[in-house]
Amino acid sequence: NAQKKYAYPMPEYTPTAGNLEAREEFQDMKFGMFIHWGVYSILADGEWVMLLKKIQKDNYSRLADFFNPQEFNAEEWVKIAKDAGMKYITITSRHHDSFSMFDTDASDFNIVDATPYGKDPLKELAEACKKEGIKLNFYYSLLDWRRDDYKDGKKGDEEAWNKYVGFMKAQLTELLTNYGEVGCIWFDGHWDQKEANWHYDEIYSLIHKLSPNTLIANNHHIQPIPGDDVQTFERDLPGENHGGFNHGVEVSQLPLESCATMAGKWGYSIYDKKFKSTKQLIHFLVKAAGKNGNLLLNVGPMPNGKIQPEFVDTLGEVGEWTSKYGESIYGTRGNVVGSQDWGTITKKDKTLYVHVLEAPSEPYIFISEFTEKIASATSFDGKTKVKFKQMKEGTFLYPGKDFDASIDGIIKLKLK
Ligand code: FHN
Repeated sequence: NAQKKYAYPMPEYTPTAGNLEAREEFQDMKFGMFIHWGVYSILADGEWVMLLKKIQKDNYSRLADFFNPQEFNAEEWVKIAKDAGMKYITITSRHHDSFSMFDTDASDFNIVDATPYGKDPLKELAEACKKEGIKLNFYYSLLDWRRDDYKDGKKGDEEAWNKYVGFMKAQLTELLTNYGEVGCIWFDGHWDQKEANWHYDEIYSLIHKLSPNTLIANNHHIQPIPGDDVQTFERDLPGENHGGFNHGVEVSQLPLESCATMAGKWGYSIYDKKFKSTKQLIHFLVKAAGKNGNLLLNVGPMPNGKIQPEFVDTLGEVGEWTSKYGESIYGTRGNVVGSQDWGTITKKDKTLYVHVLEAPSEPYIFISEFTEKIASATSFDGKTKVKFKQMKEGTFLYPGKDFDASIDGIIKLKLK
């Protein structure tokens, strides 16, 4: 009994047929753009700057007075995402600093009412996404650093807590009714109060009722709870825990999504210089697909509304790769074989894509424990035959001496 494990009521949830279909579609998309954008971007030191630099609430409010992203152009963002091969966008509608990046009646601390900009960028983004066939998802913080009802509720004031939950429900209703179809609500911040009653029974049920096909992801860093539609892995591949966020978390049967940054922080930072290379990002995408997961890759736009040039350039290069080799990623599923030293495998129907991510030191690649009968093996373009040998311990592939695995050497296998 799922309810028994939890101290608080959890949603009673049976996904609709439409929701199950949306999960498949989500898995087919494989690659999305995460966007962390808010008033914090003005200080150019990441999205945690308010807390880390101990900025007083009133002082922080003043950032809104001059948040005026005149160069924001939703269509440009969508184009950058689309050209990179990304199929969906997940944007922060409200982060931990409580600033709402959308038109909301539930709080004055929002981009329309509190800034000289005075417009709703999420509205523009929703329109641009719809036009270009990109799915739009909203990140929504459970945790709030500014609101008294959150703070008092955290200390045990039940009335305050109920007020806070009511506030979240009002905002979620706005997000799900004013922006057209929403692919996913992506919660974050549960980990701030692991034992709290977040009223998921009410919040999740509200979402599933208002929009049954909208998926719920909750970056809670624990095993999925009843009502989740997607399992997230922050800064890690599914099932891994190098970043320390996914301690003890096991891979579930839900659609999986890894999220990662292109440098260090999620929000724009002028100090972030450790840019991940195009190759590293492609490898992350391919490895995630091999583990049956999506990659949600983050950009933190600048306060003027532009995505920083370093990211745009790298995403352009990633896009060159996805436009050539996307067939080996989109619509595929993973977990064909366990971990292999050389790379991973993705699968679509009777076709397997063997992704060789490390140039082999031997003239062959050995796929351990893979014994399904192969009908043919070729290069990715199908033009060159690849020799193979199958035995009970696994399969040998001999890609030949011109095989290029400098980024991802792909061998295509057709199964019998
Ligand atoms: O604290 C946040 C952080 O700012 C960022 O939004 C990431 C994205 O996965 N999630 C939280 C840390 O778990």
